Amino acid sequence: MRSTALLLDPRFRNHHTGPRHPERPERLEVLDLLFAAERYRDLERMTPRLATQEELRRVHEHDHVAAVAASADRPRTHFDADTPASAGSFEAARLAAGGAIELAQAIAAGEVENGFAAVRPPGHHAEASGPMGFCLFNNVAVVARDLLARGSAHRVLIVDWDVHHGNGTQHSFYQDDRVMYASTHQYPFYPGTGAAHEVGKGAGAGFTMNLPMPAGAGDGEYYAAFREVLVPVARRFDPDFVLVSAGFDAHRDDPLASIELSTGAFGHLTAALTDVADECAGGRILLLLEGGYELAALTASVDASVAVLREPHVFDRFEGELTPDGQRAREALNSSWGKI
Ligand code: TFG
Ligand code: ZN
Repeated sequence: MRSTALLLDPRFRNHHTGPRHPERPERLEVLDLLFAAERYRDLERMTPRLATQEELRRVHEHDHVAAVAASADRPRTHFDADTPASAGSFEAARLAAGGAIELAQAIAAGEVENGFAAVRPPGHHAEASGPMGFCLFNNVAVVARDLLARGSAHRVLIVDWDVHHGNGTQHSFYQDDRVMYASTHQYPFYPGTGAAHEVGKGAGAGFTMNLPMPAGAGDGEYYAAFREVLVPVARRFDPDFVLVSAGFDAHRDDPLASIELSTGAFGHLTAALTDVADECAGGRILLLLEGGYELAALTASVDASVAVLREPHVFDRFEGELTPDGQRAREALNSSWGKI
């Protein structure tokens, strides 16, 4: 059993998004119940700290941070049609980013082997210039910048399996060869970015990898994408830290999208990435929650992922033959990748 740390805090629930908004506090209440289970009694728990202005400013412009800070003085702010904030949102967003930094530091220092950050608001759509798509600060980008700034890592792999493309994260590192951004996502879909031809620019050319998936894609397509493309390319990059934008909205029961992953698939995807982390990064891997809106599917999928973090051998390790579904997906993938 590995030592896995969990970041979860009741103050994340003080980010109120309003009635009928899918990104709601109950998402973390169900995870709180999951981690109260007997089998999680010996999981390390971390209490988050606030991210500092300096840490946030490594990713976000001054006016962006100031605008989110100002939202704390009002009951309700709308950064865009989908991105509301309440009086508690600034604190929650700073705890999400700061807590994730702390957890990454604990992993880098060898205090724990890996971790899961059950945070909200999510982060991967937030740009340098402002909040977007339910996201206030880009948690995963802030952590990657922090690891590089402290010299805790020199090459960071960010894998984003949320069903939506992480435009903000991609843009943060588009010209940077120290951070590889690799994303699977439904495409075309919200937010519109993430075409396969978006591969990075300048020094960062080849360090952005988009694996767009058509509506209806499922476990076979994802396994093929990970096994045939993402994992081999990630190994060659040879990261010394692996961060995962772990959204669970590609689950077949999720109401926001049309990807058909099973619950177990999240265990397999986690296992594929713990393999990369074990081989390249001394096992250092941190999962950060992004989306996932069907509460039972979210709970079960997080359970599968954390089970693999703690005991990677509970799932297959991408050995053996692909299923017929997976073989068809591999052929489709090879033909689309042959075109670029
Ligand atoms: C549905 C009802 C009320 C408000 C918004 C809404 C909605 C459904 N699907 C979307 C896609 N929207 C609004 C626009 N949009 C988004 O902003 C996101 S971001 C949906 C899921 C997002 C995410 C994140 F950021 F939360 F992690 O990637 O899962
Ligand atoms: Zn999403």
